[in-house]
Amino acid sequence: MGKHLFLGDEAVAQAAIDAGLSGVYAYPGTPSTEITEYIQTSPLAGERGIHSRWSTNEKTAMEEALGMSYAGKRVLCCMKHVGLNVAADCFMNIAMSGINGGMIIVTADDPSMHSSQNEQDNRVYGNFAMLPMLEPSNQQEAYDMVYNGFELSEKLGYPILLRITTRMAHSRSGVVTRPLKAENAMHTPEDGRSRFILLPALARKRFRVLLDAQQTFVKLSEDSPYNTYFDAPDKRLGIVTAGIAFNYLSENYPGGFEHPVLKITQYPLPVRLAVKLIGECDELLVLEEGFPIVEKQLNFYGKRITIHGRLDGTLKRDGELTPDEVGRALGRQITSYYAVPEVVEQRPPALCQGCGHRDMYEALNEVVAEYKGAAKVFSDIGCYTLGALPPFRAIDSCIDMGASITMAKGASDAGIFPALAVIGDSTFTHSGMTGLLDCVNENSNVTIIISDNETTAMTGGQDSAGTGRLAAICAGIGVAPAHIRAMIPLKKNFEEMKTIIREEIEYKGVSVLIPCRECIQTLSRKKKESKK
Ligand SMILES: Cc1ncc(C[n+]2csc(CCOP(=O)(O)OP(=O)(O)O)c2C)c(N)n1
Repeated sequence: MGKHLFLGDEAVAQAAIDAGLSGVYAYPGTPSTEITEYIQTSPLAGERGIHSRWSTNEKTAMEEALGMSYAGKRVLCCMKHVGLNVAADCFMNIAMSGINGGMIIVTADDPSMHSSQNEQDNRVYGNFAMLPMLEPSNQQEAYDMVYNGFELSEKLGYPILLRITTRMAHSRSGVVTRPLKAENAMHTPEDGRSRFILLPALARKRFRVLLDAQQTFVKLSEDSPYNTYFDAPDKRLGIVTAGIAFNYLSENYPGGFEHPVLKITQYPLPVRLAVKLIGECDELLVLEEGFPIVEKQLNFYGKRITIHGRLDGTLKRDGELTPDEVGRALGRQITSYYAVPEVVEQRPPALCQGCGHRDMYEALNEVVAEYKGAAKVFSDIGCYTLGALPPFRAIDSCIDMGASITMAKGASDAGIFPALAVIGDSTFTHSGMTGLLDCVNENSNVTIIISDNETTAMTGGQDSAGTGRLAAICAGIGVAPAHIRAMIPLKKNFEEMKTIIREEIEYKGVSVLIPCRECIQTLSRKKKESKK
């Protein structure tokens, strides 16, 4: 117990440890990564032997977490928002099976796409799966929600979806921690086979159980200490906040609220409280980070009054919410405190000097130029996506993790030649391997470059699941060993690299090239650590 200055991510991690966590399962992704990293380096987690090794992707992470929950243990599963797309198959079905040991699934959403390929609000997934959700308004609440959330999950028999967003994950605040709990003893579910075997006859029953549970979830939301109604005299306007928006509203009212406020941080919608606010006020303003989810629901319950928010343009439809934007929605004159001073020159991100991806792209670009615009390079998500920018301008696509190999295959099926894919080592094991099997099964005419820097560099240098085994994995999937070509991406090997790329483009079948050189960031970190 004590008082700490925690990032939102750290508050989540420490709360889970304190609540008797037995394992965290996750795949890195901003802004969720620090949760798992905190547990990996926590001496207490180490002493307790809490599982914290990275999983290969978010789906494997969630299924592994479910297995630990099945054994009766408390488990955390973390990912960035798009990670839940990968894990969605498991997520939707846990809503049918339920859990055994308490399970909290953390989705860290990234509105404004600071480090993401899209903007999505994963409260949609919570509603879709009809599961209870928590969305803290500050770091202390993040801690408390996780600390108590395992018990709630066990009581309900369902996982809890905890939604945080970038500012919550990556800003610090004082957090009071609570007493350390013992881990759960192992106990498998007595009714396991009727819940965890989702054959249609059993799944139908489980779906009814889920539907029947909705009333309980709503009642819990209505009685939750996290959902609070603050009364105030001026009822011409009522304000609804979701998650961190409550903090932003409070910043605009240092002396206390002028209008009644309904603070929502537990879902489903606390209908009784919402109806009370609608009944008392002339108009509503809805403040939420992400999609107009609560706003749409309130439109259903509050047909007779005007509701302002993201749908009527009072707040912009995209991007993060900020205290300033909330102020503007309240009709305040705001002069932004956050303008970037003119002396700061805006620079696009770039690959590090000395990075192996640079040498790979330089060689690739020269060979690709020989095909006079016919070659297409389908790429993927990682540091090497920066090959899209000058000076390289080397890639033609970046859609989702794994889509390089599969898009190259489809393009090759359509007749594009040469069809190339560039993918990183971690992305390859995350979701490139199955696409490679599709290529092998049809002997597609594709040339795949796995640009291997032996780490997951983009998210800060976490372990990569296939390090040292990529060639063996490709051979195991069925790529002909003669067409798995290793290279070391260095200037001195430039001509040799170009020759290999040319030869493998001209080979009519599946080739995998593996330029491998350690990420210079992890290398210099290791060097520094060895000097200590
Ligand atoms: C579904 C999903 N999960 C996680 C991420 C976050 N993320 C972006 S790239 C990446 C992996 C990058 O590693 P690697 O493929 O080895 O390339 P590197 O950055 O090392 O060059 C991760 C984890 C994401 N964008 N999408």
